[in-house]
Amino acid sequence: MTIKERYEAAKEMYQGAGVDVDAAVEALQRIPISMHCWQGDDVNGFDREGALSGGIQATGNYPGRARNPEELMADMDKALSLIPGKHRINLHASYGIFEDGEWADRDKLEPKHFAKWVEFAKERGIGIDFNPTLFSHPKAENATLSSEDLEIRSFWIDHVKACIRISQYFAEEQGSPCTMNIWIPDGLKDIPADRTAPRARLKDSLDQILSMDYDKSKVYVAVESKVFGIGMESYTVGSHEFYMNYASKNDILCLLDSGHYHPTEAVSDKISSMLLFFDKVALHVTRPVRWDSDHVVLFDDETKEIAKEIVRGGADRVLLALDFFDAGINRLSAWIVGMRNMQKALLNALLLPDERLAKLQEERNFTEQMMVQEEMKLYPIGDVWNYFCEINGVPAKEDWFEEVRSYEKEVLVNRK
Ligand code: RNT
Ligand code: ZN
Repeated sequence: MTIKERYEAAKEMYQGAGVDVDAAVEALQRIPISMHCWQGDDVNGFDREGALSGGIQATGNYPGRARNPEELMADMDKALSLIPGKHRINLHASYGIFEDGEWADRDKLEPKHFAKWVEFAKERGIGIDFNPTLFSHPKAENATLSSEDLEIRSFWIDHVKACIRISQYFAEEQGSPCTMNIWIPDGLKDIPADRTAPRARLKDSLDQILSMDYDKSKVYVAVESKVFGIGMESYTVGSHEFYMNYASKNDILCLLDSGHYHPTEAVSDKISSMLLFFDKVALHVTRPVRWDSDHVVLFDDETKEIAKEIVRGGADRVLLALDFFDAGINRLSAWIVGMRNMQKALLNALLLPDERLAKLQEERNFTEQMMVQEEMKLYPIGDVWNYFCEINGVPAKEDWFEEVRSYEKEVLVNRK
């Protein structure tokens, strides 16, 4: 049987359960995922030497890490060519491209340092999202936007303002808004004596940043909270309550990272609440294993649950990005598996008889609701997925892997 024939058979089966498969495929086609550049080089960036800081870690030593813009772009290109649909790319400020020995510190970054990325994105007809980089820098050793040192604090305020200008430049060049997400590594290892002062300073820094003149319809500023980090086990300045309140009072967005909450708290359960009070919500989908370990996104229960909430809440209201960095496996494969899994989870959500299920819940018919939810799990989603890959001109099933294997042999192993 061909992929198309299998698709037709699957369609019939889904139809029996009241699901419109063609509509699901069309909907999936319209959901972009922002692919994070930092999986390609273990969050190194191009603006300085030195280790990754801020309490995040890329572990592993798989050969072939991208060492410069050319390599990173080539790797992203290769990965995107094996992921169905049109997506976006997500850059960090530390990925500026300097020419002819020129260099600018983070507070002095300008749109021109990202012109090469705009060229890259335009040629491929994709959008760019952005993130200020408030880690892996000598001025980020203690604290950034919450620092007690005024000079340090102004440096980072200037950095984020520079990033808003760069984000607006992206938005104008690509003709679609740019999501700009702020995450800071500020926090304390042990029990604080004063929890308020650093938060008051962070609040003031954000106020100063947002008082600048920028086009809110072009730059969606988001703030990302975190419950702890390595070396910040006892207290983070940018906690969930801090940012949720800040975002709602100042009309910016909250970003929920699925690795940033207590292990028994699920981001999938937060999305509906956020969407009742905010027009949009931003996400970093990742996979925490015991801690915020940023493992590759799998087609697992929580990813499926997050996808259901995206589909139910309206995918156009969710700014969807991934956030993981695995240096222990082929980095392109990490991207491709993660991106394709996010898409499979979305497809899984789109292939549910949602109205019927909601009605059963409304009627408190939990017996039938559970039965349908469980039976749907074995419907032939794979046949629909393979068809989606085929119509997008990318390899179905595991057929993409051969390309990654030869890319590794021809390109990656030569990077010493
Ligand atoms: C860190 C945050 C943040 C980073 C990236 C590199 O815990 O999740 O989003 O992972 O910005
Ligand atoms: Zn994140």
